[in-house]
Amino acid sequence: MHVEVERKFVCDSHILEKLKDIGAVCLGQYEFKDQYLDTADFTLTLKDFWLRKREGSWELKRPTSSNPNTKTRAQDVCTNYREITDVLHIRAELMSIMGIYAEPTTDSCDKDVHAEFEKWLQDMNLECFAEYTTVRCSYALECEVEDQRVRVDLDQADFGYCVGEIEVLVSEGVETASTMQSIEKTAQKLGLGGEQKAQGKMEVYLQRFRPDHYAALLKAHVL
Ligand code: V4E
Repeated sequence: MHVEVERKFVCDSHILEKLKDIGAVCLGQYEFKDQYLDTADFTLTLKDFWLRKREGSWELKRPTSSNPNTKTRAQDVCTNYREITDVLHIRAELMSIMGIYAEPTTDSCDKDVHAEFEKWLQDMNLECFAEYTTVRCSYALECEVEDQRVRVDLDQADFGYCVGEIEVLVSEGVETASTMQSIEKTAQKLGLGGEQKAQGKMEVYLQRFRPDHYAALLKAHVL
């Protein structure tokens, strides 16, 4: 299991030049559609749980238990989420957060597990509240801090919003202090200010298209 540590930034017109200057290697451009699900009263997202289907694959992002997103100064611009992709594990996490009794699971083939999971989501009244397509250009760079691999993504969402992300994936339980350092070092090389914080795609999407949901998350200090 992985923890994604990430910093979002506003892209200016010089970003491609800057990435080239710092030796970033382009990994390519690809497009994907995301669908995010929640209950009608926002049970998951109010707890900062983000369930999505991206091009047929499920993922749940949840705050890390050892390092919740209560911010110290150094962490102020970074987020820190555990990523879960196994559907049985996702289901167990969702049951726990929704306060549902866990039934024993039965062995079945991979296709059944996915179909059963999707049927279960329907039974739980989990519905799509956000759907958008992103065109992403990814770049890789090595950072001097403990040779960590840093990725920079430049995202363009189909509702007219662009954002950059500097991210590092670490194994669960690994100290994230050096990871933050790698991210900050990369941010400095790209000429980003220490306090400059950008809105994510989801934040902008909710603000524009789901104002009630957005207001509820702001009130709960999730966004
Ligand atoms: C909104 C949100 C999450 C959903 C995923 O958001 P994001 O990282 O913007 O998506 P994307 O497409 O870049 O996913 P990736 O390809 O990197 O997996 S997960 C956590 N949040 C909340 C959140 C927050 N509170 N603050 C910031 C700056 N970002 C996200």
